[in-house]
Amino acid sequence: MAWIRCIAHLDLDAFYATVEEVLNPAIKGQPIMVIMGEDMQNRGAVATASYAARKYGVHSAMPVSQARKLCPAGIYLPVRHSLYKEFSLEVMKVLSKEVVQLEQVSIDEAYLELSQRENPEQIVAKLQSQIIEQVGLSASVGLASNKLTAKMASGYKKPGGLTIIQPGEEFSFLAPQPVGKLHGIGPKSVARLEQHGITTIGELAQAEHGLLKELFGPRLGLELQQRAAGEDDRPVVTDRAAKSLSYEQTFFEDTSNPAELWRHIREMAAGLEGRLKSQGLLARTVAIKLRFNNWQTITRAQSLLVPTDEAGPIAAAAARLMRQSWKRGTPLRLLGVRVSNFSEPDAPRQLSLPVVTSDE
Ligand code: TTP
Ligand code: CA
Repeated sequence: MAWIRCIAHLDLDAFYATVEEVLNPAIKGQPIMVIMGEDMQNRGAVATASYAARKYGVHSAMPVSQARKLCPAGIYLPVRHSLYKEFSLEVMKVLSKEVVQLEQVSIDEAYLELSQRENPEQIVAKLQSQIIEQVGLSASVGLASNKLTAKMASGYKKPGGLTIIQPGEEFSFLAPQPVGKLHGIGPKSVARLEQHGITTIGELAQAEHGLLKELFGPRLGLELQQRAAGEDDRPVVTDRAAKSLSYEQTFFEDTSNPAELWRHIREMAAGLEGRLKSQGLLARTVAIKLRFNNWQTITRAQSLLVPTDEAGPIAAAAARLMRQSWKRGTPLRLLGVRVSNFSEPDAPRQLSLPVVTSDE
């Protein structure tokens, strides 16, 4: 099959839980819940559940008290973020040996640009086995003519699946799937669309534009409809070529909990540190993106006095921006942190100390 554009999306399976299995093979295959938050008994929440645990109905973001009712004999472990970051880095190293144009989009997923490559199907299958052999983790992959379809395809046969959507098949693949699977459509939007008889992606693609405009506003309405039709011309942007690096977190339920928001900021800042360091870049500008529960979206940016590749100053700047632009108690649907305005550490800096040589 001739691909004009060919993009793979790779997503690790039950990522945190699988890392815990790799580090302790005795628990492999058992129901494992990785818990975030202080309280492992009641108030913590499930960050992820292994596939064995999902059979009991446990899923991400569920309160641990509920998970314990559904799966009392499961293994409950506290999150260990720095470990997962190391595993993430190992996976990205495996990928970057094979693929130059690599865009990491979260701790456990990346897009690979394979348009100019011979036999992309074989390349991704090989990468899946290498990730198992070299890192011990299972990944699901989607291969398609654009990012959106590739991402939908990687989620289609989890865990361990490889789903290939041939050019021209995008719409027939997407159309029968529930509308809530489309990126950007959360549970509340699903409910609103259902009220208008729209339950599948295909129905969204064919919905009257006036209705979507009314529900989501003109810009987003059009964008969602294009996505539903399987249209997406976003390029794969490598970190090195990017003008900015960012993470975004869409919440399952709108949140106004400052501790939770702060935790997300810290995690995103840590992720940005890893990406800046791996590219040898320093960032001078930090921005946040907030989306409220009425879809209004704002971004606010701040320049740093000293360019940085460290999570601490990035998180601190993001927290300052939050204090200026977010009124406590206002529910948020999405929170994002972005860094930009890059320089390289080796470039001469105004405040660098003079080099002292010792030959007299
Ligand atoms: P996901 O890729 O959403 O989930 P997953 O890798 O656990 O499972 P899947 O096989 O369905 O892809 O998220 C990646 C990691 O991010 C996940 O292992 C734990 C963490 N995470 C949270 O901490 N909180 C959350 O609400 C979600 C969804 C994920
Ligand atoms: Ca995943």
